[in-house]
Amino acid sequence: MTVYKAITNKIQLEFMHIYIYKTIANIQVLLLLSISLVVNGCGCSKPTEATSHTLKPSEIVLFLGNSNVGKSTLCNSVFQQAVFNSDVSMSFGTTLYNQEHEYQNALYIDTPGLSYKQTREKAAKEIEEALKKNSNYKIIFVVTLKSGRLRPTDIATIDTICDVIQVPFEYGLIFNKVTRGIIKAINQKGLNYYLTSFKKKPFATVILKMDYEIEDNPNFYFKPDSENRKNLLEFISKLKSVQIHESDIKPLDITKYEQRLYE
Ligand SMILES: Nc1nc2c(ncn2[C@@H]2O[C@H](COP(=O)(O)OP(=O)(O)O)[C@@H](O)[C@H]2O)c(=O)[nH]1
Ligand SMILES: [Mg+2]
Repeated sequence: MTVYKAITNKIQLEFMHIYIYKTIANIQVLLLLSISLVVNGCGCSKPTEATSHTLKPSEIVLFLGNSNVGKSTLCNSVFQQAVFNSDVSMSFGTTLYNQEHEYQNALYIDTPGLSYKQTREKAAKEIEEALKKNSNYKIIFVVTLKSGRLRPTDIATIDTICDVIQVPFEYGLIFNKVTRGIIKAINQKGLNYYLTSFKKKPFATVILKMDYEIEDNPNFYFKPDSENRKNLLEFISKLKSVQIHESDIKPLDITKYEQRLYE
């Protein structure tokens, strides 16, 4: 009888051991699972989202040009979101600093303009910094026409910034906020008259119409299916990018900018 009891006790003990081992193993599995969920995300978000944040944007789309030509509005039109500040109310233009936003694996940078004397030095530093990110760049200048003419400040800005880049490169030029009458004149005479004004001619150009619905409203941008947005997206996608290393950028000389205004 005692032998029988001893045997059943041993069997019970074995079972308890197995049970304890199994419980510990289960806890270990649960712990490992929860650690991997914390590290990798719970799987409820799209896997592409998790990876896209860890990847470096493959290129930079750099918007350059003087204040109020519509750079921030153009970027917001691409994003379909008022990401960059766009406002006419401040005396020296809205942005004294670069604004950056990642969109579809490209980093969009909106830079300050050089036209205001009081903030020119600071703007020059920001532009230099934007060009020194060791990346592939799509370089886009934006200008507006005043009574159908290019403004000397816009020509000086483009020439001065082009001087800074010491590698062969190409840039795109956007004629923005162009009114119907001027578009008609351009269609008759062509753009060459404007393009010969620059020391270095643009590789590609696009004319975007004045959008009267925007009307100085800082949070407005082109409608998703508008002709302007379609032309803008096509222009950006077709533009050639150039690899720029920080050592390819020489300091931006603002005295040269000033001299150019009086040339
Ligand atoms: N009517 C109209 N206003 C525009 C258009 N594009 C920009 N603006 C306005 O022009 C002003 C300057 O634009 P912004 O994008 O801030 O220029 P930035 O200084 O070059 O970044 C803002 O008040 C915009 O609302 C346009 O196509 N039509
Ligand atoms: Mg701006």
